[in-house]
Amino acid sequence: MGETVTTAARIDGKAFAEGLRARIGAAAAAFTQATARRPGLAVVLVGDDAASQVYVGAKAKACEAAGIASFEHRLPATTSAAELLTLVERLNRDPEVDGILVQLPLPQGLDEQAVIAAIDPDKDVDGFHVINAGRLSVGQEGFVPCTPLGCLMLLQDHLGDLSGLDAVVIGRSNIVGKPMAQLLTDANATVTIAHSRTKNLPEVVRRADIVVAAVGRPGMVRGDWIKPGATVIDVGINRLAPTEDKPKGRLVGDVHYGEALAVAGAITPVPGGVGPMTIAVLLRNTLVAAHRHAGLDAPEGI
Ligand code: NAP
Ligand code: L37
Repeated sequence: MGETVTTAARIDGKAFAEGLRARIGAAAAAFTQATARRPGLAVVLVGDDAASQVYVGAKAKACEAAGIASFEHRLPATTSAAELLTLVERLNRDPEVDGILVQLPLPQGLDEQAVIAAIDPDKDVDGFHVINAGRLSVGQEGFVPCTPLGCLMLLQDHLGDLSGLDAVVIGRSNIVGKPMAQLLTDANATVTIAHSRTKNLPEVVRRADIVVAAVGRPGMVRGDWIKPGATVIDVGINRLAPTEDKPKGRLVGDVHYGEALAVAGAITPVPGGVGPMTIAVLLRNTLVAAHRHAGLDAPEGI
């Protein structure tokens, strides 16, 4: 008796992403009116990574639904570095292409950094080029990686001003953890970056008002690691082994959702949390790229 069981609010990334995609659709229509061409995104997929096939298909479909032209390039795993670089250079020159996305991971033998370096930084809507990482780092306008920007949007929508809040980012990858920490710092949070060598990770996480988990380990963050009332953003996308009732395998995050639900103030589910935001922000970055290429001001409120 007397024990209070709180249940975290569910941060509905899918619904937020749908709203964002609708606003992008309206702005893309206005762009097409003004310029007599649609914004355009080239998506390059090399090889046959199963998850990448699904994401690339979803990205192309989301583009078309928002009035953004999508140019899909699916290349075999045997593609040479020279062939891939030739394609990227052609897309750099193509005036119908505002954004270029080369879906990672690339097959063994292809140098990801070399391919990213070949993309025109002003078409790098993934924000992976060192020029864009540098721009983010020094506070210049550029392109910010889609997943962390989507996480920031969810956090600001849920919490408002992040000033002075303690944030822990678990993971230090170039595509999620590092840019996430930069964005939170820019939003005046006090940021700790944790990784596989962090001592006493549960204790570090317990201090945080904001937890962003981007690790790639199913259910690693347990309920008793979380400060009561904290806001939890689960970036992890982990497919578990198939079972009889889930023949494709269940999709889970890096946070033990059931446990976290009883302690956190709010949490993003997997699926339906960060994943849909990644796609919506890609469309947003493409729309912004199109405006910059056309010499127009980027639309407000997107
Ligand atoms: P990554 O490049 O593999 O980085 C994982 C990070 O987690 C590394 O910094 C690693 O530390 C750290 N880590 C690993 N084991 C740990 C442990 N036991 N304790 C603490 N830290 C640990 O992965 P990523 O590309 O950032 O992706 C992370 C997760 O997010 C994956 O599940 C991925 O599928 C998912 N993801 C989702 C989206 C989306 O749209 N929702 C987009 C991208 C990625 P070290 O640096 O020390 O090795
Ligand atoms: N921009 N994103 C960019 N570039 C890359 O090179 N690899 C990569 C990348 N990652 C990426 O696209 N991740 C991603 C992850 C999950 C979703 C979308 C993109 C997503 O939509 N997830 C859904 C569930 C999808 C499913 O059922 O498999 C979700 O609700 O989480």
